[in-house]
Order: sequence, then structure tokens, then C-alpha cells
Amino acid sequence: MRMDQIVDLECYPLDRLEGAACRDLVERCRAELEETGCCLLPGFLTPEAIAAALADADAALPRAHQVDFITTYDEGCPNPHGEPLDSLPADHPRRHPSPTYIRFIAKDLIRDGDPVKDLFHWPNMIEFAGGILGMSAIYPFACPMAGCIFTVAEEGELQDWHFDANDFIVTIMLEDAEKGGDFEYVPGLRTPDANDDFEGVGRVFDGKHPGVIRPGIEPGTLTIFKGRYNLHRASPVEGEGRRVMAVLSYEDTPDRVGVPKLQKQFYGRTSDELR
Ligand SMILES: O=C(O)CCC(=O)C(=O)O
Ligand SMILES: [Fe+2]
Repeated sequence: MRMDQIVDLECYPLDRLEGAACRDLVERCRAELEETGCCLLPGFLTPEAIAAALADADAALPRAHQVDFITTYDEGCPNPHGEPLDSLPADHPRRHPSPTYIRFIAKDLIRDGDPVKDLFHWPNMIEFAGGILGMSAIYPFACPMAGCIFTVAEEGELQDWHFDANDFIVTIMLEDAEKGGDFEYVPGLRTPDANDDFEGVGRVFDGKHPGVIRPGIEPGTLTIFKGRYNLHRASPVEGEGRRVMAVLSYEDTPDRVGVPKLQKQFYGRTSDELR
């Protein structure tokens, strides 16, 4: 598909990055990201591109990896001020189980020519996202499995509370569950130079934190989210519906490669076992 068939370029003129409209858009998004940790671009992907990407997800789904593990909220990105887990009481928030039970479709399983995969590599998309993040350059994560993936969740599947090990992710909702499957986040519980706000984290786990933000993301919405300091999750899907999300990873250097242990955890194989 051509880029004007993939992205709503009327609303989001990424084909004219230097034009006033796109510069304004980047500034608006940058302000939103700075203020809230999250920036939403509804209707970014066209209905035709959504349909094509969902067909590609369905074609790859039989080979998806069923991720099924339980960690703690900070295991993937440890709190640098934390004590050893086994020195903490059993009911401490840092020991609270955080399950990831969801299917991951690796990039190498997604058809070449898939609209989301093409968007991931489009130089204008990369420059646009970098501009919103205020970074001089970003690069598509070169991991052949992890750079651009789809996650698929049906009833009971989720990616529970965690911090990310990278500064930001770009997601595109392709199909939203009727009930549950919400993207939720809570700002303010972690800063670079202090211990986590454990009382606040505990209230999130108890479902009693008043500051949970649930942006209400429709299919076609592109989201840029800063996950290193904002606790977040994809909540369990309830009932019949299905949630399909594209997750695009960019890095601040072109030469970062996948870590075999993480590849095994999320894709069930390493870069030596491409399909
Ligand atoms: O699926 C989502 O909405 C969030 C995904 C996420 O948290 C991640 O990929 O780290
Ligand atoms: Fe995350």
C-alpha cells in the first residue's frame, strides 16, 4: 500500500514534515507527551490499513508465541534504589505478582509489505516520532523479531503492571476488545533519583489508586508513551472481544541488538532461529 493509503495524511501530514501544519502537530504532540507522558493520535491509520494489518495478524497468529510468565512490576526495569526482593516482606508491592499472559507475533512472522511494518520503516514516520520525543535521531530497533510486533489478547489475557526498560514505545491499536483490554497508566510513582512510591504502587494493585489514567484508545489510534517512569498495563480482556495492538520500538542508537534471554521470553526463540 502507498503511504497515503496507510496514514490519514489529511489529518496527519507526515508527507510534508517541513510544512507549518506538521510542525504545529509535532509541537502539540510534544506538549501533550511532556504534560501527560502519553500522546494520542486518533484516526492515524486508515480503515483499509487496519483491515490489512489485521489480516496479516490473523495469518501469522498460528505461529504466535503464547507468552505466559509472572514477574514483579519492576523486574524488567529494576528500581535502582531497591533492596534485594527476598529481604522484603511477602506483601511488599515489589513482590506483588504481575502476570504477562498474551500472544506475541514477532516481526519476522509478519508479512513483508504489511502496512504497519512499512510505516515502522518509513523515514518520515521515524523523523516525526523523533521530533515529538525531542530526540535528534531515533532508529528502528534492529532486532529481527522485536522491532515491530503485534500482540493479541483474548479473554483473560493481559500484560499486567510494569515499567519499560526503554524510554518510550509507539503503539497502534488495530482491534479493541469490547470489555477490558484497556491501556492504563499511573504517572508519578517513579522518578530517576528516588525510591519508588511503594504506597502508591500498592494502591494501584489494590485497585484503589485515584490517578489511574485510561485514555480510551480506538482502533487506528497511534500512541507514543513514555513507559520508563510511568507504571502501566494492558488490562485483562473480558468476554468475547479480542484486542490486537501493534508495538513499534525505536532506539537512540542504530546498533542495539536483541537480548537472547528476552527474545526467548517473548518470542520463544532467539535471532538464531528466525522463520
Ligand atoms: O499493549 C499495550 O497497550 C501496552 C504494551 C506495553 O506496555 C509494552 O509493550 O511494554
Ligand atoms: Fe510496557
